[in-house]
Amino acid sequence: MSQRLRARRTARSAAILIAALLLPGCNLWEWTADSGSYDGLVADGRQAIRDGDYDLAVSLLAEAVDQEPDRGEARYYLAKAAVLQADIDVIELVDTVTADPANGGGAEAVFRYETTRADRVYRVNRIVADALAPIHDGTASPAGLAGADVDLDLAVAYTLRGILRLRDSNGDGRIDDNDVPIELFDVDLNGDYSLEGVANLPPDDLNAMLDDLNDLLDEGGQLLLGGLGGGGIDTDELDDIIDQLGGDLSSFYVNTGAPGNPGEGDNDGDGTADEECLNDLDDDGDGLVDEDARVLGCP
Ligand SMILES: [Ca+2]
Ligand SMILES: [Ca+2]
Ligand SMILES: [Ca+2]
Ligand SMILES: [Ca+2]
Repeated sequence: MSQRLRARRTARSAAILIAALLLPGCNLWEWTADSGSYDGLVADGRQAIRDGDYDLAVSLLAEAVDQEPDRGEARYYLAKAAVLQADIDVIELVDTVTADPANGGGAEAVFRYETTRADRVYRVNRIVADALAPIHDGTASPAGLAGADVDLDLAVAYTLRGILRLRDSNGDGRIDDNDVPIELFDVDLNGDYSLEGVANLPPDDLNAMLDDLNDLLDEGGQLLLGGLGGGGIDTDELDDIIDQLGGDLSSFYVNTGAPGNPGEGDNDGDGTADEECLNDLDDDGDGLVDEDARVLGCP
């Protein structure tokens, strides 16, 4: 090839490169990563986040996670995109949970969110938890370029999901009209940590709810044990809330009669097993209604 021809070709390549970079929607990654590849999906997903197109970002990043579930970067950005898509301010939420109940804070403030908002927070925290848990437990690589410590995010996701699990009474993953409304299944989460109206729930659903609550809070509590800090989050207060929620609400497991069900035994530690019937009455006069109840042998 002659010198002149080579020079002309080089100039033409440079011109194409510059033109392509100036085209709308083009980015540098498209030269190095096929847009359908993992790297391309992550790059395009991050660009969609920057563009504020969170629906697109979630779908691209979810596809990247599907393709390579053991790589953390897509998982981290998927969690981020999902939170942005749901239009949720996580810091504000945590501030609410850890604030003094006298000032409208505490777990109960989140529990009492209007149904649509409660459902949004509940569902997005599942996406966040599912995305980040494998990074925490090491089955997926660290968040890579994001360089983020996911443990605090994960602790918050478990706690918020745990609180709102009390609204998903039928356990189908959504908070909606199919669940028992809070007028009928009420919760005191402002220091008292008791449940009211448990007789309105099928006993198996109640036990499943408490199992999930305890699992979520255990996970959250374990993460906080690691001494997480930062982000302006009061992790000690969060940890206290987790301890009280799990401990006190476990009194309400119901003995359904099925062998091995979690309601067997003395769930509230008062020295008597299964002392109550599920009847909306305080049978033993201890001030709590339907704690440590049984199904069998009741009218
Ligand atoms: Ca539900
Ligand atoms: Ca008891
Ligand atoms: Ca009682
Ligand atoms: Ca009772």
